[in-house]
Amino acid sequence: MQVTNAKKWAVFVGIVGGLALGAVLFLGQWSYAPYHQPPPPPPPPSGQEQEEEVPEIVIRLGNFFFEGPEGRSDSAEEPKVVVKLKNGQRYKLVFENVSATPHQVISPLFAAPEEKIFSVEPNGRVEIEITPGFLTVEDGFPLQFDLSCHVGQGSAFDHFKQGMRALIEVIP
Ligand SMILES: [Cu+2]
Repeated sequence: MQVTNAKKWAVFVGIVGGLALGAVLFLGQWSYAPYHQPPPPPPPPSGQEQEEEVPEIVIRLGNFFFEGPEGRSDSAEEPKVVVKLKNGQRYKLVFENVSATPHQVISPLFAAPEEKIFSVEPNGRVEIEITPGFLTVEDGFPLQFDLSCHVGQGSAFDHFKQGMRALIEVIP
């Protein structure tokens, strides 16, 4: 079968034309693409700025001790510092009872001069937020505050006497 020059020409034009059309569509798509991108998210409305993060500190209560980032305290006679707080810094203190008996949390730091007392049930947790602020500490002198549990006070099962006394130190 003989192929005429006209048919060859037609095939050639068809192929070249197809490639050219493809190139135009491709480049058009490419250059047009940026206009199809979603607009940037609007800035957050003023007044809804993210709140400053409050550092969280976990203090564990057990039979018969307090345990914080600075270590464990389990002696009424020789209590140890279990947590250090920076003066003027807001903190969230999380008290976790890791034992099977209820314990208390008492510290003059939380509501001096009236003691603030709250119970932490077995496997329970209580969160409080405080901002220690003492002029003495601001002047460079750390202050230490008792942290204790007095469940069974006066009885043979006195938690305090069994070791539930610790110290919180407020530092400059
Ligand atoms: Cu206790």
